[in-house]
Amino acid sequence: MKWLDNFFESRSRKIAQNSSRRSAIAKIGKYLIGSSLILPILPFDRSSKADSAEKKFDPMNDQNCEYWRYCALDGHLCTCCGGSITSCPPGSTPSSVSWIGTCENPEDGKHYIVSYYDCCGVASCGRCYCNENIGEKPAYRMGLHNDINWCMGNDSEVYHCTVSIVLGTAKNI
Ligand code: ABN
Repeated sequence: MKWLDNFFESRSRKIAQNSSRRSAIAKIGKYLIGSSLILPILPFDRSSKADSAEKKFDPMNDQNCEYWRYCALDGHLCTCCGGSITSCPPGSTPSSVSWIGTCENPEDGKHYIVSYYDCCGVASCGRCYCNENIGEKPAYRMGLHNDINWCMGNDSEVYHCTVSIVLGTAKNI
């Protein structure tokens, strides 16, 4: 088997003579620089960023989580699901119990008591999910936080979306 040893030894020597460590490092360097220059110009999908840039902060748009009445709303906006701010979409029924928040209306600077009803009996709408928690208390007792399916008291506990009903100014209640 001496001939096999000799053969591999001579091949290894030839390879070592024709390639240096420096050239190998140079090749790796070129590859790394090339990929760092090319990757940023590849067409990444940035549509989600564009979408959020288009939805500017607007406390008067009832399809935005920032709409003033939604300050303590956790759920899908019925305004995005075929309903309105105050009415459930067709086929769904308002929950018999609700969550209450106190929100400031930027138009008059007054605070209003807002009641959030879940609309029940139709599968989750899935659009315009908001989780606003102004005035929310820690979840040590049910009813003191808003992450609750208020459809629990209805015939169907299936949650669809949430509506917000202004009950009055905070002073009068
Ligand atoms: N109040 C909306 C909701 C429904 C199901 C689970 C969490 C929150």
